[in-house]
Amino acid sequence: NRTVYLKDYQPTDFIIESIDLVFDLGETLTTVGSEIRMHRRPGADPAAPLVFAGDGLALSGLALDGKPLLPERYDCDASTLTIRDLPEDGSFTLTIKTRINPSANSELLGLYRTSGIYSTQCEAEGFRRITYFYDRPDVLAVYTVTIIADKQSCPLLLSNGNLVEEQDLGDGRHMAKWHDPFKKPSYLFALVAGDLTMIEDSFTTMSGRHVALRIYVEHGKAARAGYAMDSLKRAMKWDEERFGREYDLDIFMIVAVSDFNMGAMENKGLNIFNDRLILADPETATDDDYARIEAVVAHEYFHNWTGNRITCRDWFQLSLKEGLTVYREHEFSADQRSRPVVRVDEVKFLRAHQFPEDGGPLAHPVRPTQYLEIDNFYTTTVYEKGSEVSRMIATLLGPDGFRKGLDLFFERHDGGAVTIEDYLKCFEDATGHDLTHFALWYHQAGTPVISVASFYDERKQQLKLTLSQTTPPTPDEKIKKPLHIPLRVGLIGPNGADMAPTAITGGESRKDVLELTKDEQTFVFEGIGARPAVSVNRDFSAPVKIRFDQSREDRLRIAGAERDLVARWDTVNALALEVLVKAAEDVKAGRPVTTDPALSDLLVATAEDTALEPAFRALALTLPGELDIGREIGADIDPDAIHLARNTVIEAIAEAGADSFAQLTGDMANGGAFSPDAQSAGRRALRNAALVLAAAAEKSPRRASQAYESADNMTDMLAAMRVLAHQFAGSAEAENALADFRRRFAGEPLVLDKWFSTLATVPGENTLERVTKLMGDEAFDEGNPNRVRALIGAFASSNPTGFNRPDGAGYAFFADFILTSDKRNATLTARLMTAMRSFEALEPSRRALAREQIERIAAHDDLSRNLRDIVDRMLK
Ligand code: DPP
Ligand code: ZN
Repeated sequence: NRTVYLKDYQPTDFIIESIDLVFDLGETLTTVGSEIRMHRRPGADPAAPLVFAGDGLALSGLALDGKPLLPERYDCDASTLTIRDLPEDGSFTLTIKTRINPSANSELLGLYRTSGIYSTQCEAEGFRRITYFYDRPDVLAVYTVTIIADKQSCPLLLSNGNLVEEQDLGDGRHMAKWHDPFKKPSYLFALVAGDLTMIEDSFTTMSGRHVALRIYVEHGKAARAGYAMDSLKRAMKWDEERFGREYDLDIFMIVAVSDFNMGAMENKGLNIFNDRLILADPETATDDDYARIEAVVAHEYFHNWTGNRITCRDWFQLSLKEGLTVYREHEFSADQRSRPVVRVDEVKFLRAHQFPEDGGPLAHPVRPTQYLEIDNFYTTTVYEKGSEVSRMIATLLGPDGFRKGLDLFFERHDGGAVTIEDYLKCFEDATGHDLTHFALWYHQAGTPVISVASFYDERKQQLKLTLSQTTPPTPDEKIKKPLHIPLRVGLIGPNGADMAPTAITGGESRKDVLELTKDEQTFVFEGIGARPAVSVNRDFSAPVKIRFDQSREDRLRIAGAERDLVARWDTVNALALEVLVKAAEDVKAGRPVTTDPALSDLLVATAEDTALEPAFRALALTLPGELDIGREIGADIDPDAIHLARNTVIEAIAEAGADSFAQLTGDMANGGAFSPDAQSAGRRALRNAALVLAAAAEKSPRRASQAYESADNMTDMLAAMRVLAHQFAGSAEAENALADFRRRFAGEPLVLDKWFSTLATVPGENTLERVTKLMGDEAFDEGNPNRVRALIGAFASSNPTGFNRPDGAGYAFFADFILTSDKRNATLTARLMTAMRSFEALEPSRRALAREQIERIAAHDDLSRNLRDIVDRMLK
C-alpha cells in the first residue's frame, strides 16, 4: 500500500539550487545527464540520506563533485535513489546519468516520442521517468537545459525559458541550450524536439515589454493556429486588465501535439497542447471547439501566475492552482462571450460530471487528505467544484474584496509553493472577513441539498424564507456539517419586475446574497407589497441542489420573466426534466406517457422570443439528455425506458412547435462569411437545436439531409449528421452522410474523432457491433488518447442504451478494452474506467452484470496503480 497522506507532509532534507540537464536524444535510446547543485537544509538531520524518486529508470552514472560514487554509498531501484554520507554543510554537485527509451513510452508520461516528435508531460509525476529527482511541487529550482539531436529529423529544439545558445555539432547533429530564470518545480519542465512549423506574433505588455508569441504545429496546419493565437493575445490582455497580471519571459510558446493524455499543460513558457485544442478552421472545427480552444489557451496562460509563479506545496493542494485557474478561465469566457450563456454551460457541466462524482463511490473533497495515485485526482471536483469555491469567495467578498485578496496572494506568495490555507488567509487579511467556516467547502465532500419553504404574510408585508441544508454521506465521511453558503435570491413581483425588500433579517446578507451558515435558517424580507415568485440560487451562486416545492404559477413566472437568465434557464430546464422523469416512470410502469402541453408552449414561446439572444434560446430548446434524466431519477435506472420516454416527449413538443422550428432552421441561416464569434455561434446553435425538433415533427430525414448537403462549416455539418445518425439510424440518408463524412475527412484524424463519437453514441443495442468494427477502421489507433476517447470513451460514457445493453455485452466489451489499454496507458485507462462509476444506480439486472465485469477487472493482480485505485473504490 503506497497511500500518501497529507498529514505526513515533510519538507525535503536538501535544498536544490539549480539543475543542468543535457539530453542526447535518440529514438530508442536517449541519455539524460543531470547536474544538481544542492545543500543540506539548515536544521535538517545531518545524517539524513538523500532520497530521490525515479520511475522505471536505468541509472548509468552517478558522481559527487565530479567523483564517481562507490556502490556502498547508494542504493538504487526502479523507484528510488538513496545516497548516504552527503556533506553536512556547504553546497555539493551531484551528477546523475540515466538512459530512457522515448519510443517505448506508451504511457505518454515523461519523455516520449510519437509521430516523429519528442515531447514531455511531467505533471504530476512524469519527471521521475526522465531522471531521479525530488519530483515534487515544493522543490523549486533554476533549470538550464541542453538538447542535442539529429539536425534533419529535429530541426526544432525547445525547452522552458530563453534560448541562450545554439551550435552545429558538425556530425549531423546540433544543440540548443535554454535557460529559465524563474525557479520552478519539476512538473513544469518541458522539452520538445522535432520538425514542426509555426506561426508567430507578438504582445506588448502593460509595462511596455515585448513578448514573442509562437505556436508550433504540424507542417501544413499553420493556417489553423490563428484562432489559438488570437485567443492567447486576448487572454494576455484580459489578465492585465482584470487581475493586473503581466507576462514575465521574453517568449511564450505553445506546441500542439497529437498524442496527449490531457487537454493541455502549462509548462513555464512552453505550453504543450493536445492539438484538438489548438487547431481550428470553419471546415474542421465546431463552434464548441472554438470556445474550448479559447478557454483552454487562456487557462494554460493564466497558470503562469496561478500555478507557476505561485505553485502548490504538495499535490493535495492541486485545487489551489486548478480551481482558481478554472475560475479565472470562466470569468475570461464570460467577458469574451455571453455571460449567462457561458454560466449555463458551466452549470450543465457541473451537474453532468461533478455532482455524480460527489454523489458516487469516487467522491472526495476539493482538498483530499489521501491518495493512492495522484493522476486520479485531476477531477471535476478539484477543478470545477474548486472553481465554484473561488467564485463563492468572490460572491461573499464582492469583486473588489476578491481582487484585494488575490492581489495580496500574488504579492505575498510570489515564488512560493503554498497551501489552500495560505490562499484563504490572503482574503481574510485583505478584507477582514472570517473564512474559517467557509473553508469547510475544501474539506467536506458531497453536494449540499438546500430545502426551501416560503411564506408570504400580506398583513405584515413580509416574505419568510426558510432554508435548511443537508449534505448526504460520502464513502469516507458519514456525518456532514452545515456549510457557509452564499445564496443569491430574487423576488419577482406580479409584473415580472424585481421587488426590493426594505430590510432582510434572520441572518447575514449582502445585497441579494443570503449567507446560509446553519442547518436551518429563516430569512425575513420586509416591505414586500405583494406575493412574489421566489427565484433561488440566481447565477448559480452556490454549487448545491435546491429542493423547492414551488407553485406551478410561480415557476412559469420565473421561466417567462426572470431577468437572471441563468435562473430562468434553470427553471425551464427543471420543468422539462420533471416532465421527462414522469414520462420515464410511465414507460417503466407500462402506462401511456403523459406529456405536458404547458411545457411545449413554454419551449415554443422561448424559442420564438426574439428579445432573447439566440444562444440562450438554443439552450432552452435543448431538452435534458438521457443521462440527465437518469441522474435525476437517481436509482433503479432503466435506460431503455428513459430513451423511449424522451423520444415521446420530444415528439409532442416537436409537433406543438413544428412550424416555428422549421422556420428557425431557415431564419438562423449564416448570412455571409463564417465567423466563429459567440453571436454567430448562437445563431447556429439555435438553428441546430430547432433542426432536431423540426426533423422529429416531420418524421423524415429530408431536412437534415439537406442541411448536411448545404452546410458550409463543421458546426452545421456535424449537427445535421448527428440528427441523421441518431434520429434516423439505418436510413439511406444517414448512411450516405456518414460515408461521405468518412471519405471527405479521411486525412483529418481530429475530424474523424467527431465521426467516431457520432457513431459510438447512436442509441440502441446494435451500436456495440458497430463500435467493435470501428476499432478495425484504419483511422482508429488504440495508442492515441483522442481516438480512444472519441470511440470507446463516448460509447461508455455517452450512450446509455447502447452501452447498458440488457445482456451486459457492452460491459464485457469495455472490460476487455480496459484490461488491454491498462498495459499501454494507465492514466488514460483509469480515467475511461470512471464511465462506470454510477453503476449502482442501474436497475438490478444491469447493475449485477456491470458489477460482474468490474469485479473481473479487479480480480487481475497486475493492474496499474491508477486502475487498481479506481476499481477498488468503485467496488468498496
Ligand atoms: N494541464 C492540466 C491543466 O492545465 C494540468 N495542469 O489543468
Ligand atoms: Zn489547469
